[in-house]
Amino acid sequence: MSSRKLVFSGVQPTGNLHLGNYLGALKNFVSLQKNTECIYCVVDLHAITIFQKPNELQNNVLETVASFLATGLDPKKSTIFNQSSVSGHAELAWILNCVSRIGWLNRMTQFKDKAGSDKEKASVGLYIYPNLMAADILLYKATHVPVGADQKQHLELSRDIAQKFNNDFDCKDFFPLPEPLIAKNISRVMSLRDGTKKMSKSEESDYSRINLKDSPDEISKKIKKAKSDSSSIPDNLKDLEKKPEALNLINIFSEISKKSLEKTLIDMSGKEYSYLKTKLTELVINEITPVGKEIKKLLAEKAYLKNVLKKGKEKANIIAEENLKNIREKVGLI
Ligand code: AQP
Repeated sequence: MSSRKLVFSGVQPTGNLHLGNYLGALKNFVSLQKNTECIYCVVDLHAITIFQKPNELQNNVLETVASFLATGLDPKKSTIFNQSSVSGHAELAWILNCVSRIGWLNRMTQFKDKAGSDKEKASVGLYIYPNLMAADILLYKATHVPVGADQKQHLELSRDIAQKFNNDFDCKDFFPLPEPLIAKNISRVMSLRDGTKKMSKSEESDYSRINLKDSPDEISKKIKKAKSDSSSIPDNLKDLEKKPEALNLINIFSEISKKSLEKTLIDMSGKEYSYLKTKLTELVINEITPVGKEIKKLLAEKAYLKNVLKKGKEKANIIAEENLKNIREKVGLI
């Protein structure tokens, strides 16, 4: 097997990126680009599995690119483009739809969450979304995929699909089995209103998340209003785990301050949550507001953002076309 390492990941252009996207995915993207070939994609075809207003979608694609760049992605080091501009994603997705099994898709918990109680009304695209995600990764024969913990199940499916393709078409090791790279300390940032749900762009209440573009004032208000606990901060993880919202705040604090959860608990135990909130507000403002300012600045340079996408598309398409040629051959398509 080759030891070549190639990183691929995608972010949906479905609105404001938030602290969960930032700590769970984007920061990891940036550190990986230092030593590894990386491809980062704005996955607009995934976004339309739930209806998006066309003009909002266009703006959100550019805003996602601006967020990539503002976080530190460098288009000279990483390939940055939008999914629909490389048609190989859709073509391979169709081939993989024929490899993937209905039973496998039926186990995907994200479909159950996103489709809600009325599954009959969900789009077919939402149901087969994990097959498109497998195509995104396998189109480049990517070996590593930095994602938040919420995407772990989809990545396992991508591995199953790659394995089945390799078996069905008798081409051992043709597709590498992609490995997830999940942030070690904080793989899932939770909602500020409900510690059992992940922080999400599509959650109705803006108070549930900290957006990268939030002002210091907004950040401060959101953290002040965040659910915590009326008793003081415990000295052990077992007690903290009984209060998911409090655990979430302490997790975010530990991650940004680069301290272990244990060390944070030693420093904070016995103090009130209002104390933690004051310290957390300072940390989050220092970490996030420079990113937000840069996003706003870049959004005024739309031509530049479009040019980043165009150059990225050209680079991505070369790899995609070369791999697709071999894939078509394996499947027997002329
Ligand atoms: N709360 C989170 N904690 C840690 N990581 C997260 N990610 C998303 N939310 C969290 C990771 O960010 C990357 C991009 O995610 P996405 O925007 O493509 O899709 P998503 O996971 O569906 O994110 P949202 O915010 O919940 O969007 P909507 O509401 O539109 O569905 C992924 O690596 C993801 O794991």
